[in-house]
Amino acid sequence: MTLALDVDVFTLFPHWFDWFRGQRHVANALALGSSLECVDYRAHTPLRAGQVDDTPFGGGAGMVLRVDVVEAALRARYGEDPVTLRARRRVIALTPGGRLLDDGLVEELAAERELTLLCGRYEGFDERILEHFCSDLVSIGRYVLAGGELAAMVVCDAVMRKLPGALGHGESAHEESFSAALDGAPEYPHYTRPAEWRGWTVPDVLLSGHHARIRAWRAEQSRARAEQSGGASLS
Ligand code: 6GU
Repeated sequence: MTLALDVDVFTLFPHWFDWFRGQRHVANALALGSSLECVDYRAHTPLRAGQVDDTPFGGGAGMVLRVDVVEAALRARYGEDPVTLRARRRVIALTPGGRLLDDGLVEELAAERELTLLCGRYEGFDERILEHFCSDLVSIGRYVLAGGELAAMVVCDAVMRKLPGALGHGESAHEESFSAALDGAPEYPHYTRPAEWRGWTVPDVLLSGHHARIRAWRAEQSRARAEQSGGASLS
């Protein structure tokens, strides 16, 4: 895991990320040296009137993000042919058919120094963008969003909270649901005060002060939940 991560998001809606930057763990990561910058496709389009998309060849509904527009935006940002860029930097397209985001992929991305996230809109990307400019295609689930922006925020949220110092306690991202520390199992249940509410009590072991027994109980709960959810284990 690196100490800081520089993320560039290519989007038609850069202002959507203003709110996102204010989220506590994101703001913490930014204060500790990470960055989250947006590049507006429209600001770099070589076409007239800010055009960025076009109708699909072969017909059909919707609009497709153009390959020449994405190339111009990537060249403006990195001063390099995007075909060579992807060999040295992860350039990730957010697309519903991509590799499903899970804790393993989040850890992988949190270990990078720099990431580029490409958001598509409408019907999506011209296929040549994915084929020639991207190192990864990532999806946050098997359903279709109107655009990649929310998916990009999901990726950034999950990745940035893994960075050291992003959360209040250094340990909080280590032993949590689906992490390697829990063998990929869901997390054990948590309780806080009051110890009793409407007759609903807290397991005695958690009030016992016996740390070894508490650890064993949590491991057992986590295992049992993994079995219940049909083997969500990553290992
Ligand atoms: Cl990454 N993009 C879009 N547009 N829809 C999605 C998605 C991504 N992941 C799930 N649905």
